[in-house]
Amino acid sequence: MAQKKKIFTLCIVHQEGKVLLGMKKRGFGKDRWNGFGGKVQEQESIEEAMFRELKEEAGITPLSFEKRALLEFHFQGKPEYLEVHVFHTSSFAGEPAETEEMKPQWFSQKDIPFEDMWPDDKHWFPLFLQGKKFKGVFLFQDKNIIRDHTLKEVDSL
Ligand code: S76
Repeated sequence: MAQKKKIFTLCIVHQEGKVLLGMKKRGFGKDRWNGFGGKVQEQESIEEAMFRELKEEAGITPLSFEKRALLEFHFQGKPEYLEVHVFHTSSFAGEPAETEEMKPQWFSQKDIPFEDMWPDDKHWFPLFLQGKKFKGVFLFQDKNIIRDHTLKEVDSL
């Protein structure tokens, strides 16, 4: 049976050895540190969604960005999977501010709180921080356990 795809964005601000993450205050991924992003709406491009979500969740607008990864997340027993377009930005306008959804905080890239993040992050963040482009597929048993995954560097996305 064909699985249904939901398209998401995820943007990680990475600047001078630090990353900006947000503590998710409600909804999907609540109580985890995460990049900023969300579901791409109908009539909206993936880049437009990335800009909108970064503004809504962190109060900032990227001045430049690069797509770095394409990740698929499958959850056992769920008919839908997520296709997540992961972006890097190192320059932005505005000041990161707490919103209804997210509480932003800077972390040294040597001190990323992987234990309080989605469990896939410890697998792909190192590639991300090295400036690589990559594709990955993760199969979750529930939202805490990864049953299987693949991850590979690519030249282009
Ligand atoms: O880093 C992640 N952010 C999400 O929103 C979901 N991972 C993830 N995995 C399901």
